[in-house]
Amino acid sequence: MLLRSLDPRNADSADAVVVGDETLSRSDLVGAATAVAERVAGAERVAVSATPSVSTVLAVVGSLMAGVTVVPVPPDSGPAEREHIVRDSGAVAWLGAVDADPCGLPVVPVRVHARSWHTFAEPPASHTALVLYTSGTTGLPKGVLLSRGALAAGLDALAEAWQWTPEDLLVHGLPLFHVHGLVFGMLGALRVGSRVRHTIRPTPDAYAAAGGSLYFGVPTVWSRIARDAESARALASARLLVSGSAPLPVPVFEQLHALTGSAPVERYGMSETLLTVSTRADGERRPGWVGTPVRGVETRLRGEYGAPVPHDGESIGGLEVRGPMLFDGYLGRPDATAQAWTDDGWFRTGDVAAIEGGGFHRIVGRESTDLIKTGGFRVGAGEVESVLLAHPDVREVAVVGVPDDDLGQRIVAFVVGERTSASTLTDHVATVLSVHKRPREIRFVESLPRNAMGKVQKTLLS
Ligand code: MLC
Ligand code: AMP
Repeated sequence: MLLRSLDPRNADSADAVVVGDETLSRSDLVGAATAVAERVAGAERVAVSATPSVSTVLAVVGSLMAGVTVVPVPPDSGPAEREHIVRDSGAVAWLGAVDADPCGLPVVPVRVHARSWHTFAEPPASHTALVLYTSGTTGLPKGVLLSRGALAAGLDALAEAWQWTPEDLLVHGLPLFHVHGLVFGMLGALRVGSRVRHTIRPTPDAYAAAGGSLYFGVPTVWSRIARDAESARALASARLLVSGSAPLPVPVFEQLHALTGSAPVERYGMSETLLTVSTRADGERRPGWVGTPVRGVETRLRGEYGAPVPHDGESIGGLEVRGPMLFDGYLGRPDATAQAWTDDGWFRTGDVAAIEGGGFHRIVGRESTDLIKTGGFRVGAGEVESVLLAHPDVREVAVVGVPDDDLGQRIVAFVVGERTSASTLTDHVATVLSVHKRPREIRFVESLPRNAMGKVQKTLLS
């Protein structure tokens, strides 16, 4: 069973899932999610408006119970991005909040007080559980196909690495439309059987007040907590503070260690691979390093022409991985899927890393400057550029990720064109894409630096 803790034979738990001020006992969750399952059973895929709410949890869990594939839709997505996700995924119904336009899909209400005790047969491990939309360097986001078997293997591997048990209380406030918040942070708790408390937003105050034993955050969250000594000290009683989705700056690691008395656990993952490398609860935690492969995962480094790179802790190469938690490909994109794998069956992460003899990994950066990580969100420079180029005042544009103390990288657009106001352009981006894909800054320039071939030299922009 994918969500093992929901087996009705298990003992109840009064506060199995808390989202903001809404609480579901385990039996409430099973009853209400089964009512959702009865409504969606037979559909192939459904879109779930992934607001931070118990409705989202019920919509996802109910659909998974019925063997229906879930397509989470970011609640802040602009109309064009939402339309793309709905059409590209072939979702046939919309579950959850309708404050965002359901793109013409029939709306299936999610009723927190509905109950059903029908039982559904467990779908096969090969069945697609989730289609998660994620950005590439160019073009619109692609749908990452994650099977039930991949989720089960991925969650079991991290439960083992972190000694995550039903005794834990997991706390986080991350979005429920990416693997970090949804898969690790919600489905993980429901598989392990620990309680989970979602704080709506991942603020230092909310984390401090939640009294968890296990906390998840992206580095932006941890750096905000590290700057708020009182909140950080309140986390001293937690068993593990886990950071991932982007590099955790060494000073933030050290401040958290000093303020909470425990060194954060760093781990490395991707929408396409789930979590593949992590520090272990009972292992060394080294600032700037993300640990060793989790159970079932193998990693290797390759140079530019596919030559092996030694695992000596110094040499860097393209990180390739394989393991049972990897995705099955990009929905309807056989070319992109084929390009993602090497001929001998390893997934190319697109990240550059070093691996030392003992197996510890250090993530050095991305191969392409066109994938930006801002506040832990992955944003393709190309998708933001296409939207800006469609604005009548923009003649040429280059979008880059500039180092930022709070966000890791901040999105900056260099624009050649009419000197319209910056907010006109950022608002325009938000009418098409997700709000978090807006550039933080627009810099109007006379021209963009180009090489002899006419290609923009982004490394000269910062
Ligand atoms: C944001 N704002 C802007 C803006 N961008 N205003 C003007 N121009 C822009 N370009 C607004 C916001 O709407 C918000 O307003 C305010 O500014 C503060 O924004 P912020 O600095 O972005 O803070 P916040 O909204 O609090 O977001 C920070 C964050 C968020 C850390 C909470 O980035 C976040 O949730 N990140 C998690 C991403 C994640 O889960 N990634 C996992 C991917 S999976 P207002 O009015 O709302 O306050 C993965 C795999 C793995 O990577 O390994 O896990
Ligand atoms: P996403 O597709 O949003 O799942 O983002 C995955 C990317 O996030 C990876 O390819 C890495 O570039 C980055 N990432 C995730 N975890 C870490 C980490 N611990 N350190 C550095 N980068 C990370």
